[in-house]
Amino acid sequence: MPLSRFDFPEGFLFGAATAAYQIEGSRFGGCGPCHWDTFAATPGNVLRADDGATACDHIHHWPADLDLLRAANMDAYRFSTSWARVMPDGATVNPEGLAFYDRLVDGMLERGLKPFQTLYHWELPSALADKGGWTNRDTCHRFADFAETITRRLGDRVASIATINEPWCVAWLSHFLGHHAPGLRDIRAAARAMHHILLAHGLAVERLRGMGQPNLGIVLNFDYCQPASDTAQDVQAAARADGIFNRWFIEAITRRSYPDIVLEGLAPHMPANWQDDMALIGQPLDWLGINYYTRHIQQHVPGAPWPATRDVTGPLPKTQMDWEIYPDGLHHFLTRMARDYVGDLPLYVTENGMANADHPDIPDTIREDFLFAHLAATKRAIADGANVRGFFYWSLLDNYEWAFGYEKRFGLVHVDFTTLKRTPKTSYHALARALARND
Ligand code: PNW
Repeated sequence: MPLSRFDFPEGFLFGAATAAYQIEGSRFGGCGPCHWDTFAATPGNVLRADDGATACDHIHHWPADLDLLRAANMDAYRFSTSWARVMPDGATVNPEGLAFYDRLVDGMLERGLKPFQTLYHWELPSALADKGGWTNRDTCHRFADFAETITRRLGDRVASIATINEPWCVAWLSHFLGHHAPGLRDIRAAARAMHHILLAHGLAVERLRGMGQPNLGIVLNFDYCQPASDTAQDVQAAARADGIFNRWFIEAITRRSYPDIVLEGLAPHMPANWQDDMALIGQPLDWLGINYYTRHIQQHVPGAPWPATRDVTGPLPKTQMDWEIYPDGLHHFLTRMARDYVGDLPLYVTENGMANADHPDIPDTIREDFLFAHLAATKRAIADGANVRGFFYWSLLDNYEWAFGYEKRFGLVHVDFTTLKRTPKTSYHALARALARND
């Protein structure tokens, strides 16, 4: 018997997640340019130089897309509100953008879906990117202004607000590894972004708390860091990777400190007086979101600059992203967060999913297996004491997969990017059956 909603505690929420730039279509509705538009336009950054100009054209298909969530018996929808759509130049409000999100949230409520909003899922307005983006402390203050503006409009109806989606991606992947906009490979820029993205979170939380807004959280991504061998070098390399990926952000938030194993490399590059920001960064939250996809095997690279580690291919079956399928990692992070950092604070799996080279006529049984294996890992984590309150599959739709353009398909629903036709996959139907209520 596959798992069903009745295998989870009363009130556990099931949903799917998306993000604005990946689905909406940024050329519509007075949306301003963001750093992903420029990054994608520079050859070599994104497969086929695809961008989010049209994406799934969700801005015109949203009622049907919300119907898909409802028809799958979901309880909640995790979506994001684009900064560049709400404030095209990073400061001036676009009334059409606010009106769109207003209708979208009402559409969720009409369908009985709880709106789980994310404020920043990577659409940094170009006007701010041009002034240094996340390497510039001022961006953090502008973000708090955006948080206030959008919350004045939607805050009475959303069930939950996450400040930042995946600070590791915003900071490390984008400024040190160079894979995401702005595509820097610069330790100094990375160190500043690693701190500023948390400061932006802290300033937004402070602002929204001041407005009396409840249910504030952040979404962190975690990646299981497995040493390539049991040599001391590889074990240390994996510990450094774990520090950067899995400890930096949660320790700042819950302990108001950064792990020494990461400061070893970043301290010389940090913004001045960063210590003075830690109290603001470490404000109490109402919940923590956990995004989990995979593990990576970490190997020490002799002679390389800090952090001197690289990923090597692992032995497990892989998804279309070449990411190993490793459900135990989800159990690991849910129980580790509860045990080491947040105790009984509500946890949500805010993203988990896999890419597959899907075709609308071919069953995606591999995704069904993936999904149910990760739901089982979540259930085990609950049995082991983690206070997990919900699970969001990434993603509802095939969409703009950042540097991979439209090639990697994560959706429960297939999207034909020529006709924009949506076709639910067999995984969608399997999840809908699992979530049926006996009424
Ligand atoms: C997350 N990595 O991104 C994002 O929240 C989504 O927007 C994205 O579509 C999804 O996961 C699938 O990729 C990540 O390189 C992108 O480790 C890259 C990494 C992790 C997460």
